[in-house]
Amino acid sequence: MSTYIIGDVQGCFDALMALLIKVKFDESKDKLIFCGDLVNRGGQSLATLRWIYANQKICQVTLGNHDLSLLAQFYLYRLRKTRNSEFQEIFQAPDCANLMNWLRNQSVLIHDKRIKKIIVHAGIYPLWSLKRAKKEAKFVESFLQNHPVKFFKNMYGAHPNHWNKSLSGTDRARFAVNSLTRMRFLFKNNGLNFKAKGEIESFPKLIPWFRFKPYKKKKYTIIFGHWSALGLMQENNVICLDTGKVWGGKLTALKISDNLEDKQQIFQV
Ligand SMILES: [Mn+2]
Repeated sequence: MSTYIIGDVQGCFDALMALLIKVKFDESKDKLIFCGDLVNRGGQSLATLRWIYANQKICQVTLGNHDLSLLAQFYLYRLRKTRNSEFQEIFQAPDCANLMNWLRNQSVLIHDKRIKKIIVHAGIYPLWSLKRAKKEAKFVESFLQNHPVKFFKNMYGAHPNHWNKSLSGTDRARFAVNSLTRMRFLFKNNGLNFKAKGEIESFPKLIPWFRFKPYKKKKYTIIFGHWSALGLMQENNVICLDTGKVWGGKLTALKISDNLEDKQQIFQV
């Protein structure tokens, strides 16, 4: 048995199917974990959601910012007027409510103890312990599952951009969503930066979250997507799998066999 961790699909359904053929995916034994951003821009978002939904017994999903944006538009009707034709196709599908209900119940952080990996869309705020990150992820997940309208009404915004354990309610959820699904760089003062995206070298005054000093000491490995400018990157204890298929790049799978002594393998289409 093997676990395949898949980078940002973003509606590139044909590529996902081609990747599964390439890795010789065996649905009777193997498992998939998605790093988030299943939907948007690739043109086949509905097909992607339907396939993962139909195969949910062998798939685990961490939600990305694009998935949350789709859900926000579904739960906050006023946002549905967008011209995003891929999202419109989903909203008009007969199985839409079912798909959205399923998507809303996915994780924002997966800790797979068997393969000893943490999977998250953007990253883990470097001043959080793993225990804290899991606690904040649980807080977000239960808020999203139980009060989706309130959750999405309050999800957007760049404040607070500093962590403080006395944060509560919507502020606490917003900080956690922003760090788990949107974060790339931090300011030197520990604050999240939301504007910078692209190559690390273009922002000498900012620090990528995984190079932040407290993070470097962590003992666990994090696998993430979201940052296509990094491409396939392994550094210290992080691996980025967003290789920008939707931007003309590749879709990537990281294979981890059940026998953890086997070498991890990368597959791309
Ligand atoms: Mn993303």
